[in-house]
Amino acid sequence: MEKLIISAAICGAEVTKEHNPSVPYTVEEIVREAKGAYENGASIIHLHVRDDNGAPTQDINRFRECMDAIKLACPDVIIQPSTGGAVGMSNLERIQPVNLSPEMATLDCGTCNFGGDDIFVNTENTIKEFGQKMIELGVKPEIEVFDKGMIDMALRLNKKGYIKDNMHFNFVMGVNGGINATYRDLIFMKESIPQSSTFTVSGIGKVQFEMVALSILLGGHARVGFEDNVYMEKGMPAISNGQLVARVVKIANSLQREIASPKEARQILGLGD
Ligand code: KMH
Ligand code: ZN
Repeated sequence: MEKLIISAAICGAEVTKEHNPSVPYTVEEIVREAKGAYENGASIIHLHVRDDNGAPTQDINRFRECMDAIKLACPDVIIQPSTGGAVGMSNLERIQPVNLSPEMATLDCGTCNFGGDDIFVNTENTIKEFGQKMIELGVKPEIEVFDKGMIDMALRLNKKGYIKDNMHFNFVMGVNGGINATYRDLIFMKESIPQSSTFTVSGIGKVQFEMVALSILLGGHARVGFEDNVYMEKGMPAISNGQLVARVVKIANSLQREIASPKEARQILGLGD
């Protein structure tokens, strides 16, 4: 089996210091969390940024500042900015970090409910526009799918040339409005993507480590981090993203799956091809 790529979603847009005081807002806090995740085995940092008060922003200057600072602290890590941003942001706001030509960025492939009255909107035209821009700038999309129909959308847009071959998916499982996080659902998702694709899994909330373990067994990759879950276990908040990553490494070791370095992750994902 290929080595395990660990992504750390260190910040997110929804979670706050009220949920866990270690959620990073400032550039220094973002670097601290990225460095801890990297040193514990993460090769990808999935990045959202905030203003100093914690409000999510897609401001290109804030992304530049954070990405430069992360690169100084973790020179070879893969930085994957979000183009999802936060619910309610415009396309113009969301696409900004792609203009920095990162190696990767997320490409959310459908609209879904997002708890309460929130709807995370990604129309077909938005996906086409973002996909096209990523092709133009040589940015590899991580295709975010919150439900099976979003895989089908990505496959259609791949056929039409808006997403390149050798697609890399992130199955986001357990969002209130998306697919559940069960073994059956994960196997269904895995069996719905082309064999040439790679996938990672983000289990939301308390299912995070179960989904990591199953993904490792199925040959997939793993994402953890405060964006998806702030606890080590019930009632025990994680002290850092690094602690969550360290737990993935422990699970992988016990299942005899080796951890990919950033260089190996680039080879597996075909970055720079
Ligand atoms: N914050 C969510 C509304 C992504 O990063 O591309 C969207 C999200 C997905 O987090
Ligand atoms: Zn995200």
